[in-house]
Amino acid sequence: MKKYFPSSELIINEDGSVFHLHLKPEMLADKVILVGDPGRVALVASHFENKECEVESREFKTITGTYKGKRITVVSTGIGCDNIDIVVNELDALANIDFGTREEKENFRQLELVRIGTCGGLQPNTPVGTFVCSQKSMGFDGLLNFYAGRNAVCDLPFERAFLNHMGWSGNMCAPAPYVIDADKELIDRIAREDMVRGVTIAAGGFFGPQGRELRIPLADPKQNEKIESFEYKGFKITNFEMESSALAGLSRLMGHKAMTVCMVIANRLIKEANTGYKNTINTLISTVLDRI
Ligand code: R1P
Ligand code: URA
Repeated sequence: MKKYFPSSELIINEDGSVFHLHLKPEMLADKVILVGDPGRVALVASHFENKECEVESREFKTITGTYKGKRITVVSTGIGCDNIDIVVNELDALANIDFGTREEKENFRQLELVRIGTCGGLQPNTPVGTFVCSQKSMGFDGLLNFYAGRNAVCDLPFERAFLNHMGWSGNMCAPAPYVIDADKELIDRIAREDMVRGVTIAAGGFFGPQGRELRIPLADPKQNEKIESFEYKGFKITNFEMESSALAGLSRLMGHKAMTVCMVIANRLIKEANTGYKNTINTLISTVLDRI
């Protein structure tokens, strides 16, 4: 029996496009680049030889085009794992649900999803300007806990070792962090030897959850110190951003290939930041476009 999705679960607009992204199935390429900032979509698409469509809805801006003969879709997600839930589910629906019959398609279509983002570096080997590939992501966001199969795809001993190291209980570990691997083949293809492979915390905020203290004191003043000193089976936490865990987790559960690579724009150890990164992230964009 094929699975059927009523209109309350999969909302399709009157023009046949999916609810938030406003894309129609034929507009989606197999290779997808995700960026947080809608302004970064035009920067990625400026490398394309041709553009076949351009769609904008809320923070979700999409362009599909061709780069060196490869059909690629670039889409902005805005900030946060809650938006990743929307984007990845709608991309998967565009690829794997028949919008006419509202049934799951016979043959699975696998997408290749690469997020190009910015992040904060946490280790001496992640100064401003470093490209960090998230070999593992730790979600502080809790999103994956709502999907069946979470325990089967997550690194449970890593999760326990982290909570133990932090000494967090009660509110500080609710929801419990989940740890998920990126697609190995994709990481090897994109990271090669010139990018740092790390463990990324996808935080549920930019300030407190990443240990930034402005006027309100932190619940755990030693949070970042402990995160920086954590080590498990040779892995250290390298960087903070806000989307990689949900992207890796949902993609794994759905059967897609996914990874995140971010340019470090703030180093939390030596307390420096680069606000002019919009000019330099283009090098990361062209490298990913060549390797995807
Ligand atoms: C915070 O400033 C935003 O920047 C990072 C974080 O993940 C968060 O989305 O990524 P992007 O530059 O892709 O948005
Ligand atoms: N994005 C983040 O989420 N954190 C940083 O420190 C920089 C960019």
